Order: sequence, then C-alpha cells, then structure tokens
Amino acid sequence: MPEPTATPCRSCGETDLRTFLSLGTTPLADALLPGVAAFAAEPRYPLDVAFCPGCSLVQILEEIPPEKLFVENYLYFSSFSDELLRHNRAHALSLVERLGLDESSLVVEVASNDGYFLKNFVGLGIPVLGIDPAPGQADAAERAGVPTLREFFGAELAARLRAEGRQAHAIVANNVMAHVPDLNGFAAGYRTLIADGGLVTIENPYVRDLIDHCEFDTIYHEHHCYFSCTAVDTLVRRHGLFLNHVEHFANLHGGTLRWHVGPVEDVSEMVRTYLRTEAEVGVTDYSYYADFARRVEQIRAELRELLHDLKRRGATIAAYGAAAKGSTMVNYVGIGTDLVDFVVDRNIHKHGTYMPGMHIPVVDPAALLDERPDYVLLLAWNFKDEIMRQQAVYHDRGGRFIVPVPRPEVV
Ligand code: JHZ
Repeated sequence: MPEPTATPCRSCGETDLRTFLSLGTTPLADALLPGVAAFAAEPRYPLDVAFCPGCSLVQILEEIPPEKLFVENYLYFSSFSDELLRHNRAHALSLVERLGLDESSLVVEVASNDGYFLKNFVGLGIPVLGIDPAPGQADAAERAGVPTLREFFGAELAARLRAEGRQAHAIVANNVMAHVPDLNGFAAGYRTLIADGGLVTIENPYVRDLIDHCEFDTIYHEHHCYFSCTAVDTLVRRHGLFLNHVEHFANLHGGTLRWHVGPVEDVSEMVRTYLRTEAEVGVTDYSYYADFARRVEQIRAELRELLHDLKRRGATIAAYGAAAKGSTMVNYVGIGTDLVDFVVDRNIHKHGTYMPGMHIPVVDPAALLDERPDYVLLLAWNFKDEIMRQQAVYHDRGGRFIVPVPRPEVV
C-alpha cells in the first residue's frame, strides 16, 4: 500500500488518497502545437492517479486551471464522429419521448461543444440552452441554432439561471463531469437547475472498463476523475439527488456509463446490481487498482517493441487520431517522428498542428492513400470500427492497423 497523499478527494474531502499509477510528466493532451516555434516552451505537468478509500473516486492529483484546458488551444469538436452523432441523436429522441418534451420545455447541455447534441431538439422546436466556455465550439453551436452561454457550469451559474426563472426539464452532461475540479459545486448546480420531475443524464467512461481493459490513455489532465456507480451515487446523494438508473455503452469511448439522476428517489434494479457488483469485484477497494501500473508498463513495453521491430524491418508507420488519449499514448510510450511519420485526423481544426510533447505533424486522412504507410497506429482506438470502415480502401491496398489497447495487436 503506497503512502497517502496530502491532496483531499475532490468528492468527499478524504485526505488519505492512495496513488496507484504515475505516467510521469506529460504536456496537456489537447494542447496541439501550432508550429515548430512553440516546441521549446511547451510545459509539462505530473500525471499521477489515486484512489480514494473514502468514496471510491479515482482521480488525478494535479489540477490545471480549466481556462488553460478548455478555452486556450482547445480544438476538440464533437461532430467529427458519425457514431457519436448517431448515439446522441438516439439519446435526444429518447428524452423527448420519455419526458414528453415540447415547446414549453427547456433542455440544458453542459459542455455543449459545437451543438452536436442540442441541435436535435432545435429541429423539433424544443427550447435549448448550451453552456460551453470554448469559443470556437460555441461559435459553431450558435451557427447550428443552439444558443450558448460561454461559461463554465457550476453552483453559481445554476443559481443565476434559477434566479432568472429558468429551470431545466432535462440536463445533459456528456463527458464533462470528469473535467470539473469542483465536483461538489457541479453536482449542486444540477440540483439547483433541475425542475421537479426533471432528469439529469451524465455520461462518462466507466472506471471499471478503464481498469479491466487497461485503457490508461484516457488518463490526462482534462480528466480529473474516473467514475464508478459507487462514487457517483455518493456524490449526488450529498446534493439531494439520486442515482436512479444506469446504462452501459460498451463501444463508446472504450466503455461508457450513462447515469440517470433526479431529485426524486426511484432506484432501479440495474443500479442496485451495479453497486453490488462493484463492491463484489472490489472497485471500492485499493487492491483492485494495485496491479494496474504493471499492466500499463507491459503495454508500453510491447508497443515499443512492436513499433521498433517494424521499423527495423523497413516498414513505414503513421497514426490515426490526434485525440487527447493519443497524446497520453505517444508521450508515455515514447512514440516520436522516429517511429511515426504523421498522424491523420478528420478534425480540420487540428490540421497543420503537432501532437503535444512528441511533435508528430497532424494532417488530413487523405495522406493515408497518398503516402501509403504500411501500418497505421490507431490512437483513436475507441472508434476502431468506424475508422476501419472509412479506411477500407487503405486496408484493401494492403495497409494494416495496430490497435494499442487492451494489448497491442496488428489487425
Ligand atoms: P476522441 C474525447 O477525448 C474528448 P479524445 C474529451 N476529452 C473526452 O472526455 C473523451 O473523448 C471521452 C478524430 N476522428 O473523441 C476526431 C477522425 O479523425 O476519441 C478526434 O480528433 N476520424 C472531451 O480526444 C479523434 O479522432 C473518425 O472517423 O481522446 C478522436 O478523439 C473519427 C470517429 C474520429 O477523443
């Protein structure tokens, strides 16, 4: 058992956090560099992950100011995955049906990004409010007809909206709760803003999938926390909310849970089963995490060996996905331009930039057919099926894909 850290838990305040993984110091995962001139001054920060024995919340110890992460330099736009758009449209339509949403309702999305989700309601005449501090994404959302408040969500903003007479029938928080250092302020904000009978849905990668499938690359400074049902249940109850239902999407971001939270207690059998199973398998105990670092090191060793071996045999290698997780992967494993010539990405805002830390250039996916690398390392492995379908021509011409997790594998 490691020594406790002095940092308090972001949820329960426990000061006995136990570190179980150190990824060294890494640059900020989404801080793609605009040019060679920026290489020299690139900051790096420690990236250590710990378990809280008080409430089971897994979290990193470092805290970078949110403006640095999500306002300056943030090029993540949600609309570049067809699968993600489909998943979210289905979610929007199910909320309309389940809650009977109409022109008198209000749907609020926290971290509404480019309007990828809320635009589904706009088309149906249902009022929406997006909340997102990232300027380029908020501009894109407004162009899609989604009114967007350019702020961070928390207790204070929720109180202000409520004082203006606004309450939400649905609040949606997709892949944002992990991004929030003040978790309690965030949860209190849900409670203030949600209408009686309203529903908050929260999606985030599931910590059990992360640990079991060794998805260590989803750890980066934007993700302060990695959630279990146990940790979410404890957090929301502290603020007068209840975890009433849970859904699992095995193929979304390596395994995502959607938590249904509301002001009235109505806990489903599914939630009880998740809570019981988490206790049984030990998600609530340090020992569950104890050998994770060893398994992560094994992936590093195997992937390095595979890439070096391919290079020794004269192969050319590119990568797919200038994703935040890709940044953790290349920095931790030590993948630079000696191994990978370029990274392709569909997000046009990332073209012409360089991956943080390892400085691999990011270009349009057309480069795969123009340059014909022998192998493509799938940094965005979470979209493996979608990307491989898209790149069928590259594959038919003999190109091969390397999937790095749960174990490096050529497919
Ligand atoms: P992607 C994201 O992390 C964003 P990232 C965020 N940090 C979060 O919390 C997690 O998800 C859960 C591109 N792409 O989404 C788009 C193609 O080029 O896995 C992206 O740049 N072609 C908020 O950044 C990247 O790959 C495609 O066909 O780790 C994927 O990034 C598809 C599908 C994607 O995650």
